[in-house]
Amino acid sequence: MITNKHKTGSFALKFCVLGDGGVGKTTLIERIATGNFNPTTKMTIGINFSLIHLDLALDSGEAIDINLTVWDLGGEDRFRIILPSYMQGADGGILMYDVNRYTSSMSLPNWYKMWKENVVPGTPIYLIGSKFDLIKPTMYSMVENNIKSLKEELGIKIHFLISTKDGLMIEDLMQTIVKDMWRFKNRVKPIQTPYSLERTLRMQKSSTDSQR
Ligand SMILES: Nc1nc2c(ncn2[C@@H]2O[C@H](COP(=O)(O)OP(=O)(O)OP(=O)(O)O)[C@@H](O)[C@H]2O)c(=O)[nH]1
Ligand SMILES: [Mg+2]
Repeated sequence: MITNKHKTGSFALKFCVLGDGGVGKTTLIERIATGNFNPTTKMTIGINFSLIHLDLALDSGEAIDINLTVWDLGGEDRFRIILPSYMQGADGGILMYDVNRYTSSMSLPNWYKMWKENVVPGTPIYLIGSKFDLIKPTMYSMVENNIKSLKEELGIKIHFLISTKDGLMIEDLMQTIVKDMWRFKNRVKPIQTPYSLERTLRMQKSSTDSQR
């Protein structure tokens, strides 16, 4: 993914993916690991674990190897009891919901509560709205309003709208959050990335244009 610059070190980060069943957690992780969209993932039974290697380009121009251990936490209710122990020691996580399924965003306060009870205070967490490919332009303002309230209610600053199917914003997402997690772990000032629907739409347009 990123560049082939001279590497100045390697770093391990533990990353957790949280959210209701069916929002697309496993599919996203598979996309990051393989670059492919798998439309036939099965429900995650309990937890799944994968190791993903990434190159991270730092602002200084250096590049470092990141060994990301990704914990995919099954979203079905029956697995909730076992999940807290897998969050412990995390360097960062995402709270994922499906932008087409309002109830999946209503569960985020509960997911966030579980997260805060099990990680070091201030551990980076990001909001991800998934399956943007299924959203029609007439729904954009509803999506925007929901994002605004979620950010306010949860107090989480970084939000991405993605489509794992189309590969939309996945590279941006990983670059931003891995760098932010690295900064948190190394006590470097965190980044401020305001959410922007315009950016997602711009990326969507440029990828559509390049396919023409
Ligand atoms: N259209 C569309 N479908 C998607 C996208 N991402 C995932 N899906 C579909 O959503 C369904 C559920 O995806 P999973 O990744 O298995 O969901 P999960 O969050 O891991 O669910 P649990 O394992 O039960 O917690 C699958 O049929 C995926 O193909 C996307 O970006 N767009
Ligand atoms: Mg899954």
